Amino acid sequence: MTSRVEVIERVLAALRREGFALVGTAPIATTKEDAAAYRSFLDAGYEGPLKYLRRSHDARLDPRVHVPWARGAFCAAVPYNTSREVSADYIASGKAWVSRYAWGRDYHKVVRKKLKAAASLLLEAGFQARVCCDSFPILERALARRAGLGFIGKNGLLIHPEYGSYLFLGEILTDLELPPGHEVPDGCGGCSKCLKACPVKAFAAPRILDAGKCISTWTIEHRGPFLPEAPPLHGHLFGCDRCQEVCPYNSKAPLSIEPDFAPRPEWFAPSPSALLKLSDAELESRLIGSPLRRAGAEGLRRNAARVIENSISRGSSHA
Ligand code: B12
Ligand code: SF4
Ligand code: SF4
Repeated sequence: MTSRVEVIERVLAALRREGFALVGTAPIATTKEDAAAYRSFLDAGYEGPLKYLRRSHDARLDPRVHVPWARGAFCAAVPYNTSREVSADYIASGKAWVSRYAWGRDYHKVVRKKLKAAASLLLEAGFQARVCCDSFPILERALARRAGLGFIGKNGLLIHPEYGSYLFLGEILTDLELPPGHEVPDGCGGCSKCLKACPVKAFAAPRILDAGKCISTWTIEHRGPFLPEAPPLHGHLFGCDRCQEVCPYNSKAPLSIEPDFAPRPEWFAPSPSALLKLSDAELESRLIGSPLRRAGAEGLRRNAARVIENSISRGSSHA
């Protein structure tokens, strides 16, 4: 019979084989600190138009609302950055910027597939397993921090001292009781580059993002025409990388070796005006298997038009 410790080691080894640079375990229970951070985020209304963050409050704090048997989580992080080029250089030359997390194949599919390969070992050993990446209502960064995968930077992201913050997070929830990892100490110190770099001043304070102001919220998540409170896009077509590009932890972090995350040429610094000229069929075909599909053809055209409009009002030009 396989012991509990052996099962844990096998799952962690399988996750590493699948390409997760960082792996660990954590008990499922949320800490008081995380619960308080989430509560004060909502109390201040910083979820902005992302009302699901309010509706799913109870489940995010306790994953057992949806998965009653969950006791522990295997946490994993895979690097996704494939280039050291930065958005400002391309935006200055009239291009629009697609956040690097969306350059390649949809990470939900890639990460889930990798997690499932490791989760099968738990199922074979007679344990329950459920894989999650992004869309399941849990506090992934808080869980990853408790698993020892990194610290929460002033930009709100989970940062590993060697691997930086360009990391996708994923989890396998299980009925195995699992221990927490070793805490990674806060590494921001006196730095505040990310807070200063945000073009729309979306940080209410270090680690506290007002999602209603963030360019990512409006370009990725918002449906329909922009509302009056939407920020100018500063050249960002889909998502935004500014608060990570300036982070010293990302300047030397190893680049991703995952072929699925390599940029599709059409989404690396595209021309917003050329995008507006594409037919529905052309645009739809470029969205197959891409994270940009979330905004859809309509959302991307809306974003491209606003990038151009904002640049005209700032006196610059967009190609
Ligand atoms: C909603 C959401 C967004 C929203 C709102 C972001 C936000 N700050 O809440 C928007 C659309 C703005 C967004 C943007 C981005 N997102 Co997002 N997003 C999410 C999602 C789905 C939920 C986040 C959530 O619950 N927010 C509510 C707040 C209150 O929770 P939280 O930010 O996780 O913070 C908790 C802990 O970090 C902790 N905490 C915070 N500070 C501190 C400090 C201390 C000392 C302690 C102890 C605890 C603590 O308390 C909080 C509550 O428990 C997660 C996936 C998931 N299920 O978790 C991805 C996720 C956070 N996003 C991710 C990414 C990649 C991005 C972008 C980089 C994408 C882009 N390039 O445009 C940007 C980054 C913006 C930024 N600076 O955060 C990754 C982050 C990976 C990482 N390394 O951290 C995630 C984890 C998805 C994934 N599976 O990989 N996102
Ligand atoms: S993603 Fe962009 S807009 Fe959002 S907080 Fe970071 S720098 Fe600001
Ligand atoms: S830019 Fe500086 S303050 Fe911001 S997350 Fe990185 S190290 Fe921390």
